[in-house]
Amino acid sequence: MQPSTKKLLLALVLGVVMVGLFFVPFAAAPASDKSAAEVPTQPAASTATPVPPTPTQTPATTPAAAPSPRLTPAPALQPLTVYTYTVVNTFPHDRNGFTQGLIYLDGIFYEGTGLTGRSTLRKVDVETGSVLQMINLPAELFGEGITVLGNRLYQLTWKAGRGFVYNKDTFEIIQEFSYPTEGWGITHDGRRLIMSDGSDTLYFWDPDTLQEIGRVHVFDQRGPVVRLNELEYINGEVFANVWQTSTIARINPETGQVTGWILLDGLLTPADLTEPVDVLNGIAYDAATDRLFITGKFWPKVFEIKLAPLTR
Ligand SMILES: [Ca+2]
Repeated sequence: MQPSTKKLLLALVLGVVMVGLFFVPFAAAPASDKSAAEVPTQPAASTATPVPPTPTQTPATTPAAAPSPRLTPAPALQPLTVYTYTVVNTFPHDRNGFTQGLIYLDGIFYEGTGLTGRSTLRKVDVETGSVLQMINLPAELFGEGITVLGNRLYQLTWKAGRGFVYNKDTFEIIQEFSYPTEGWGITHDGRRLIMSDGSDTLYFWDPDTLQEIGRVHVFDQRGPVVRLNELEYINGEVFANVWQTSTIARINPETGQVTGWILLDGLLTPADLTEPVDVLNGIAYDAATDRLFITGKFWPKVFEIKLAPLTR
């Protein structure tokens, strides 16, 4: 090949390369223009497509999955019975007794009273209301519920987290203990202490270690039932009067369900309702003769009542 031919070929090759380089940007440009043209449609399509399905799909799947595990194990609620009462007997009660705990045992009442500086533990004659034996709590304490299991009498205090175990006959302190909640009411089912703290919770305690061994939340058809105060375990149920009301809840202690409401309005006559009479608070039960006793803070009387279901 001659040099002139070589130069011609080289010029041709260079020309082709230069023409190629010149056209490449324009060849790429339409592609970028195309994608640029698609930009407005793509986001529109991407927002339109994924967003709406998300909310519609999520509820469509979530409720289908969620309720079934809740509904399946939910036990059928026991029927709820409402009770009124008849008064069988009336006994005198110490008007200075700010009743916080009441039990019947071996022919007498045991009563714990409250208020700071005035709290006591006492034995009371049922028929006369006279105080047979009494000790004062330390002046700084506000006494609360009491119960007797075996030879041991347990007494709670309100906010101090301090409880006492006494010899039920002598009122000698056997043991002092502490607990993390407020103390309101206390009773027992023969093997466990059952206590309330003003919430919707009933706590089960080991009577020897005084440690919690279980709890249930109390509820009825409307939801949690709070302010459970003085307690009494009666034939497999826990009776709890609800603070600042004249009603007693009958509670299944295994499930926490309220199976009955006892309406006790009208126990005190207008003549009884003089200052400083306070709220109903005090449930005691004589299992031997099936007698149910009710009183309240500074009430002048203890009432023995019979329950009567209200017809619906
Ligand atoms: Ca009681």
